[in-house]
Amino acid sequence: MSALTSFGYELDTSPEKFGELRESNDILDDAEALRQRMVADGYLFLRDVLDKKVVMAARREILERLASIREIDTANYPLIEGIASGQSERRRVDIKPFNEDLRTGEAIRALVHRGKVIQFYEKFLAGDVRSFDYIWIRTVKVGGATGSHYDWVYMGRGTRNLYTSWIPIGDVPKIEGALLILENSHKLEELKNTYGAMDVDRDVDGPYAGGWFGRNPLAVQEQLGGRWLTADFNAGDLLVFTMHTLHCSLDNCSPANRIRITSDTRYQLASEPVDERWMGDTPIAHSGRRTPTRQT
Ligand SMILES: O=C(O)CCC(=O)C(=O)O
Repeated sequence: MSALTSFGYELDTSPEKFGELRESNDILDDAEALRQRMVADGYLFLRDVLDKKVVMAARREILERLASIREIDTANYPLIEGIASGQSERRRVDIKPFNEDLRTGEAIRALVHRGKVIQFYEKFLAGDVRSFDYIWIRTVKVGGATGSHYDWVYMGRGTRNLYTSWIPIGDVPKIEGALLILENSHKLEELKNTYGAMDVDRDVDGPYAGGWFGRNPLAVQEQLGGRWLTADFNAGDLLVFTMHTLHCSLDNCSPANRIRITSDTRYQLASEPVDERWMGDTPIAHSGRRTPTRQT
C-alpha cells in the first residue's frame, strides 16, 4: 500500500493506530440498533445503500460544470472519470454564481434532498426530517485535504440531534482522499467542552480560529488517542456521523490525477431548532463572520 498522508504527514497504519470503519449494514433494518451503534461509535458506515444511478447522475452533473471551465481532461478520458486537466478558466467566470450552480444542480438535489438519504433519516430519527438547504460539494484536486474538526463548530446553533452525511460521488479509495474518523472522539468530554464548544463565526480569535482543531493527524492522535478509521469508499456508500465526531481527510494522491468528488450534508428532525445560517434559498453560511476562514 502506498503511504497514506494528510497534509503531507504520513499516517501510522499499524493496527494500534489505524483501522477500517465498522460497517453497519447488518443492522440496517433495525432503527433502534442503528441509534445504539451511533451512540457507541459516533458514526454509521453503510455500504451500497444509495441509488448508484442517482449518485452517478450527480457526478456527471458536477463534472459537466467543471468541464465547462476546462478543469477536466475530456480530450484523453471519459468525462465521468473526473481526471483533472491541470488547467482552469475559473478566473474568467463569475465565481460566486458558478460555485452556487455547482452545488445546487437538480441531480445533486435528487441525491441529498430526496430519496434514499431522506428515507434513511426518517427511519433513524423516527420523524419528519429536515435537511440543511445549504449543500456542501467538494471537488478536491490532487494535493488537497481537510483538517481535523468537529462539525458542531460550524453549525452548532440549532439542535444537537444533527448528523452529517458524507457521500462519495463516485468511488473514493483511500489514496484519493478518503475521510478519516478518530475512533471514540465523540466521547472526549473535555474536548467537546473546550474546542468543541466554539462557534467559528463568533470565536474569531484564539488557537482554533478558522475552525480546525489541527492539520497534523499524528499530533491530533498523540494528543487525543484513538485510531484513525477509514475505508475505500464506493459510489452508493453512506457515512453518517455526529456533530462531535472528529474527522479530517487523507490527501488526494490519485495516481490518475482524479478529482475527489464528495458531498457532506446535514439532517435533523423537522420539529427541532435549526441553525439559520444554513437555511433558506440563499443561506448566509459564514458570511456574517468578521475574518475569513477555512471552509467547513
Ligand atoms: O470531505 C472532506 O474532506 C471533509 C468533510 C467534512 O469536513 C464534513 O463532512 O464535515
